[in-house]
Amino acid sequence: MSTNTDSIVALSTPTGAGGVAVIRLSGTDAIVRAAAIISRKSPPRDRRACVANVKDPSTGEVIDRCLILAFRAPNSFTGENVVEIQCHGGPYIVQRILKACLSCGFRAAEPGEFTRRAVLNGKMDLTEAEGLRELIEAQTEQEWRAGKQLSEGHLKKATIELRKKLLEALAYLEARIDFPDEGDTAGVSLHHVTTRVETARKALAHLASTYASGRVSAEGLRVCLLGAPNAGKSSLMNALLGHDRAIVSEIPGTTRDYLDEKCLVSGRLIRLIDMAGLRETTDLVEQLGVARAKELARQADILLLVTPLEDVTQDKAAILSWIRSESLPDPLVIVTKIDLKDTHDIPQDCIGVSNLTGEGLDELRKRLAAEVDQRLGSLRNEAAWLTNARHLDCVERAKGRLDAIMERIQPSGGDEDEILAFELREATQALGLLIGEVYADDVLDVVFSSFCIGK
Ligand SMILES: Nc1nc2c(ncn2[C@@H]2O[C@H](COP(=O)(O)OP(=O)(O)OP(=O)(O)O)[C@@H](O)[C@H]2O)c(=O)[nH]1
Ligand SMILES: [Mg+2]
Repeated sequence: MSTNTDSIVALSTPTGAGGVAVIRLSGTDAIVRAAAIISRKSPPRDRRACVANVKDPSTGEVIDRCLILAFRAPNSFTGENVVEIQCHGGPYIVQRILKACLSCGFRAAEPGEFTRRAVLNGKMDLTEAEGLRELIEAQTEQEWRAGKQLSEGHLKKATIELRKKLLEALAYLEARIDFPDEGDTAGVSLHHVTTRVETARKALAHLASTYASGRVSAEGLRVCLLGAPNAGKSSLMNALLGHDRAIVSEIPGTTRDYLDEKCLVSGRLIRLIDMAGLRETTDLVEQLGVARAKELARQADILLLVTPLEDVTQDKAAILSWIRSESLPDPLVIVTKIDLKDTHDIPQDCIGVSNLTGEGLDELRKRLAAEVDQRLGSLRNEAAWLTNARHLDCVERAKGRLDAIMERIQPSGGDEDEILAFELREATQALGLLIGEVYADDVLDVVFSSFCIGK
């Protein structure tokens, strides 16, 4: 398959000065067009580095002496003809070469356009492309592992396998529909359908269950700081971050909008979310802040119930009752301001901290690191796991269709083959969307818009 598209160009290395910069060109005519700026008698050989001057086509002036690499379709990253120019990594040089490329028919690439072409040309599926983005953006081992498993194609393999099962089931159903009078298909096929659907349904349910930990691996553990106003939530956030990110004051109701910051604790990635303190208030803006805080708490991986030592009993009771009314998991109770009182008063199962002296923070870090490790540990034996909401959505949609099939099949004895076939088609469609085998332009637009230019 070829997209037969126009030729695109972009800087693939970060902007700014560096030893080397790589400018990537891709498209059916990329090698021919690039010849206008590369001083060489013959086109560069396939996959062989060669040194050549890159010149300004309008004046003939040499811009830089570069290393040139050509990859001919389909054996390239995009599956198209590709040229990579490695020039000296100066912003002026890069701009001059990019301008030269534009003047000989290249177009500036959009974010993720190289990878999008790779997907459209069958070089990788959509999940592998997303994995590649996660790999590039990874700043911690945790994120790198999540990106690696995706980009290595584990989710793709699992999805293709499941889709195959569903297509087999569909083939049986269609045979029943097309040849209703032939005893053979009428007698056996429904069993063939149900066993396949049931296996796929279980596998999808399991895959969906990996998201809770998979998301932690890709994005970090969502840690929400929940408490009454003035409890020391923002101070705790600053203490864990190691810098003054949040405004702290002795006025209750200081934080209204939430803050969401990535933070490393003992090398593990967490996302600290500081929020408005919970209280009844007539202040409209604060009310919005409290509503937002509650919504965020519902989506937390772990809640830290933050309360000053002097208010533990009353705060804990009030906030715990809200947490229980929402059926949220029990929080980790953090008692702040222990520097103000005798620390022997700290109730059991609570972690006492002082945001002023830093006392107790190491214990909290240890607990948070253990929470991350527990979730990552649960992924260790998984062949594939889900790391993002798009994947979960596709898996849940497919599973929903299979649930519907099983509900219909059991009581009726299978006389609604047309409807079952429709549901099965929808399920395979959802899995096709997951790997990009079936694609909608708007899905691709969303996925690739989060890529950087040059990738
Ligand atoms: N002595 C002492 N004071 C603290 C500690 N933590 C916070 N404070 C003080 O308590 C007051 C409130 O702290 P914040 O961090 O703003 O409290 P908050 O929970 O974010 O409050 P809201 O944003 O209003 O919900 C400030 O004056 C802080 O300096 C602590 O561990 N020890
Ligand atoms: Mg605050």
